[in-house]
Amino acid sequence: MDYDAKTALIVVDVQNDFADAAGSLYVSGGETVVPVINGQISRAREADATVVYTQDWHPESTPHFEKDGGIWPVHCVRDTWGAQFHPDLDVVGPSIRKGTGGEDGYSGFTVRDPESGKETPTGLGSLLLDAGIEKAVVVGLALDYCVKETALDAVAGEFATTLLTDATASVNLQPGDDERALADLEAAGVVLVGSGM
Ligand code: VGL
Ligand code: ZN
Repeated sequence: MDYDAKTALIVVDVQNDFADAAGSLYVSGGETVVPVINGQISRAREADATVVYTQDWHPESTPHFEKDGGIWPVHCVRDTWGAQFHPDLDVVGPSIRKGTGGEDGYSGFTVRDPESGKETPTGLGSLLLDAGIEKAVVVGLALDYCVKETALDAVAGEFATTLLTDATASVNLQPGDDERALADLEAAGVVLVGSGM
């Protein structure tokens, strides 16, 4: 991956609940992507690229959780261990926190009101535009939810978007969700590459 000052590396939701085997929504292989992502962060910094993070940041009760009518176990409750970045992740830039008001939705660019369905921007898009970013590289967790939706919004927002396939891992609620996510991303114009490239 080639970085430059017009490129942003977007590190999606590398938080304990997804990346640590003790996390409540552990993504199998989640911890193995951390060193791969750190390698990308260091390359990005050397090239003066922007590095930005997202965090799932839920209240204790939200229609996103199974106990409140949604589909997910309780995870990434704001200000808890599960919502913190994985301790091995190099954090060198700002973080966009999403779902803070109980909103649903998976993309780092927008959140969705669970009642009205209305989408509102998180601030990630304007942060990238203000920094003069034209290209986005997306990594993190989980491929079939937040990584996928973030990369789809990035490409729809006219950023030339690359997904690093060995810097992500899937929840796979249904077998094959990972393959379907990759196919959807490719169909939308996201370029899929291994991080060695
Ligand atoms: C995510 C499920 C629920 C993610 C967030 O970060 O991919 N997945 N909330
Ligand atoms: Zn969530």
